[in-house]
Amino acid sequence: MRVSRYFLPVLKENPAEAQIVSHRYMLRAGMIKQQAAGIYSWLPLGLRVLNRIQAIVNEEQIRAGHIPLLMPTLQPADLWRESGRYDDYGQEMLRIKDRQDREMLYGPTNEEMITDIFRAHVTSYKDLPLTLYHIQWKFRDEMRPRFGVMRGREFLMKDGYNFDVDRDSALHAYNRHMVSYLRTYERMGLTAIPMRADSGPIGGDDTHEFLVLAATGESEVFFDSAVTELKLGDRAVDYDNRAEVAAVCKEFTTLYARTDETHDAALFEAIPEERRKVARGIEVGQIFYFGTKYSEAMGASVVTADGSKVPVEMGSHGIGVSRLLGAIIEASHDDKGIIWPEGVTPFPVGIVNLKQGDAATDAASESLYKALAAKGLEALYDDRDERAGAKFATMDLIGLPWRITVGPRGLANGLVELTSRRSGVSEEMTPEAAVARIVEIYGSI
Ligand code: 5CA
Repeated sequence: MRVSRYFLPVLKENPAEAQIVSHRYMLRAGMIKQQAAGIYSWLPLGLRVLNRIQAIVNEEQIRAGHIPLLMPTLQPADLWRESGRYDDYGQEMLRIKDRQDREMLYGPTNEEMITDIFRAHVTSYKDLPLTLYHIQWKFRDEMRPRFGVMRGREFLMKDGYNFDVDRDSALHAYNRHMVSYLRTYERMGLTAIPMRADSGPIGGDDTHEFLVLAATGESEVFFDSAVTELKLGDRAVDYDNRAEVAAVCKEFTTLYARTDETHDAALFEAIPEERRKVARGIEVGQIFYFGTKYSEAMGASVVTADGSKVPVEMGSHGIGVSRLLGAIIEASHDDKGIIWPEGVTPFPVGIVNLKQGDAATDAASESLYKALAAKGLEALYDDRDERAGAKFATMDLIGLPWRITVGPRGLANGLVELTSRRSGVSEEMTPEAAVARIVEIYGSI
């Protein structure tokens, strides 16, 4: 993409309404535009990151054996009357009437609808296990929408629902989600710690939230600092192997890590003092096991191997897809702007032409741009007739992890400069070597 032809409405000034750094940088980098409280348009740069995040979520869900579908945003109120949640949900639910005066709602979550799909089509244990998920917009009329995409009213969520014949199988599905989420967040460059939490309006006994530590986080968290050292890395986990999946979950949930809702002062005091941490965190996901809460209320059952009919065992599992942009920026930025991890960056690399209009720098920049495209890497090429300082400031603000600078002085020796956004370190090399390095970096992601 050439900047001269792109739609990248960056702002020079800090917007007054933004209180935290991620909101500020998302507005300044031209990623989002607010349309009403907690409701945003996704401008092209923001949409690219949102799409990258969705791609990672999809890949990791499919790797875990979960199956994508798509449910609508609008739901009939009657489904929610069956579960009893229509009245319970209160003012957070946006209620709408259609022209026939039928009561509808904009879905805040989809337990009822997925249970309805299940009961219409599945009757036998032979069709289980089954986990269905979608990535779809949700609406919750939050009392205090704030911090940009972090607490929106309309927001994008991945929500998945498992159906199993018995409790053990449902707990395996819970564990499988935990491991797939750990991998998902790591691929986005995040450390998200599973913490024992409270189940709220979703209900159920077992639930973990995934927290990214950040001073601006809305949740107070208590943990053993050793938990922040744990990494899943690229170990191969066989998602069908119950013992193996359970062992990974044990590794990640044995050390003390809880939100304020479930905090236990006595257990916390037992941690060696230097490892006892109280901090703030951003909740980027939550998994729930709730057994037969919805299946009993809505009549979703299966016939088991011995011929008896039992309500299906369920859980639900959510990732805050749009919130993740804010969380990643909170975790990865400096005073010049965003620093995208390679896994989610809107463009893999930026090209800055220091002397637009100069035949040699134009030709070298063009040829770099094309060489990268030939390798499947779409660079963001700043081909505007602008001062070098302004081009660098834009690149730093929008946070591409790598920048190639093409200037007359280097080119005289056949060299360009490759700069890491994170370390700030620059290296001179031939254009071919720069392309090879970028290809190598992204080849391993
Ligand atoms: N049905 C379950 C799991 S599918 C559910 O709704 N879980 S949830 O309420 O915990 O939401 C899942 C994730 O969505 C949260 O962990 C959070 O990351 C994100 N989320 C929730 N509310 C908002 C909001 N107002 N703005 C942005 N993201 C949100």
